[in-house]
Amino acid sequence: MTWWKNLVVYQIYPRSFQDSNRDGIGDIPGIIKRLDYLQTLGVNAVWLSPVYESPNDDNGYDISNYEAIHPEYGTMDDMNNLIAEADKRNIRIIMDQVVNHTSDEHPWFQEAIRDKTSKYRDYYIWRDPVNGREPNDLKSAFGGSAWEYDEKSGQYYLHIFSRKQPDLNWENKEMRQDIYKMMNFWLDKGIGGFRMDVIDLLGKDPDQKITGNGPKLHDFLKEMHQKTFGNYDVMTVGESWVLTPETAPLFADEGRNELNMMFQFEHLMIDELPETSKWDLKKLDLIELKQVFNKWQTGIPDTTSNSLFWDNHDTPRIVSRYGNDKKYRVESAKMLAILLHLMKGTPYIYQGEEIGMTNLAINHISEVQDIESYRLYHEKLAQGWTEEQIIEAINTKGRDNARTPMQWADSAKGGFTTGTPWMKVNSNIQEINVEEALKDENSVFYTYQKLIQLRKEHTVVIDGEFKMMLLDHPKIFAYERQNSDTTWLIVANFSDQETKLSLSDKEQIVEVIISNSDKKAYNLKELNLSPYETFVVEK
Ligand code: TEU
Ligand code: CA
Repeated sequence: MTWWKNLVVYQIYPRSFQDSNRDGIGDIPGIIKRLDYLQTLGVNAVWLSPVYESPNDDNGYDISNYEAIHPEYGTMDDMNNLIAEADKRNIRIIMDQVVNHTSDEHPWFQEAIRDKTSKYRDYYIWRDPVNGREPNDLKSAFGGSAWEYDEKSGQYYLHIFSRKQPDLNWENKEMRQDIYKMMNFWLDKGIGGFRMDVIDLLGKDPDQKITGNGPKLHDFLKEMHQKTFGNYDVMTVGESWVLTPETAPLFADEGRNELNMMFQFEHLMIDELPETSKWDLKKLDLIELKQVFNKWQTGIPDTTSNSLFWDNHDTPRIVSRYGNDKKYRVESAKMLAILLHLMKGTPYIYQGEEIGMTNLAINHISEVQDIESYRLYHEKLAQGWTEEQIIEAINTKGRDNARTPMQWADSAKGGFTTGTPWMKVNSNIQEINVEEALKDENSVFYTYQKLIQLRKEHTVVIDGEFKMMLLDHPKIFAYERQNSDTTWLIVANFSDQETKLSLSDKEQIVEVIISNSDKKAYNLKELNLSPYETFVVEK
């Protein structure tokens, strides 16, 4: 089997993972120090959010030099060292690739803006004003127009994200070759692959106001595959916020020669009002959540791989979101872990998720670090939202929730740094930290560790067919995985109430494979489940 089909990936947000030199910012030597911890957890790949040179307008997703490490994070020697040290522990490093846009401080853009006749001008997307205004009403993902006026040349450039993130012009062949060269620079270092930022945007046609899934997108991806990662034994995962079961295979079906798998976000977009934005909050409906998973588990071809994740650096902490971080933090964190990791696909763990880290509430806009929340605040104020409404939305959905420093130990700065952390450490550090988790055999950590182990030992986790059960049950999330010799049953009480259930006409006592309770066996005829109680058995 292809090596990447056995992966469990751990995402590191370097800024908040581990500081090694007391400047309050996580860095690469800090990551190296924690590789043994990752090995204990059992993961075999790390997706590293950007560590390249960047003015940090969007925390590294605005790159000014793709082939240099930001001094805050270390040196290229540190990076080479990380790849080698990870390799010794059978962990492959997956680099974040942000090729939809660069920083406006990238030399290409600097040249483009300095000299209209430079060859780099066409590396970006420029348009003349229309009636003295923006060429059209395309919006930036961070609010406001996607067009920024350049006084000097009298033209606008396109930026789907911040104005410090100008979009690259993928129609330009030379630009594409330069990007491929850069990708090969990384591939030659022996990395494990790429996570491709907002990959569906590459084929955009701004004049038609098409951003995602534009007409030439798949030509570009095929060319990229052929010129870069197709020649290496690596894995690639693309990010898309507008993916459907119909479009996923176009990116990731075997034989397409594009990517290996995709991140889709549908299961994370159902606690908001449809057709508006993520800030318009709506209560989670469990049946809807099950429908979405069912659709993705069964509605794409067997030859297209799913990726499985609950959170990342752009989304809130899952235990605070779909779990219950007040009364049932440990139980619900374990439930979410078990439900996700036994589905079909490649699991991703976001740093801190494995110890059940929670959201961080702020009281005032001055505490916000993230550009998206900051921009939103001002936009919504102007639209008439109250300050309290906006802070509530930020505390529920804001990206900073997931970006607080990793909680390593019960010390003032949580073992993250001995200096002043760049971002506030969560105040629940005493209760939630790695040191405690490792000491406590009932911690969330050991559930994750065991899930990873189960995946290595039982092929049914990888190749078993997925069958959703009790789809219309308002509290139970249950499914089966089945291959030619094994059937596993996964049952969760996805609620804060006791729930009774019968899954068999006759007495049937089955032994637990993994659970979040202390029971050794369950009688399928008569189940009496505590809040969030979850178990897995063989049928
Ligand atoms: O995210 C893509 C993206 O669409 C997000 O900005 C998304 O709209 C937002 O986070 C939802 O709240 C990727 C990166 O993961 C993100 O960190 C970057 O800001 C963005 O691309 C631009 O590079
Ligand atoms: Ca540091």
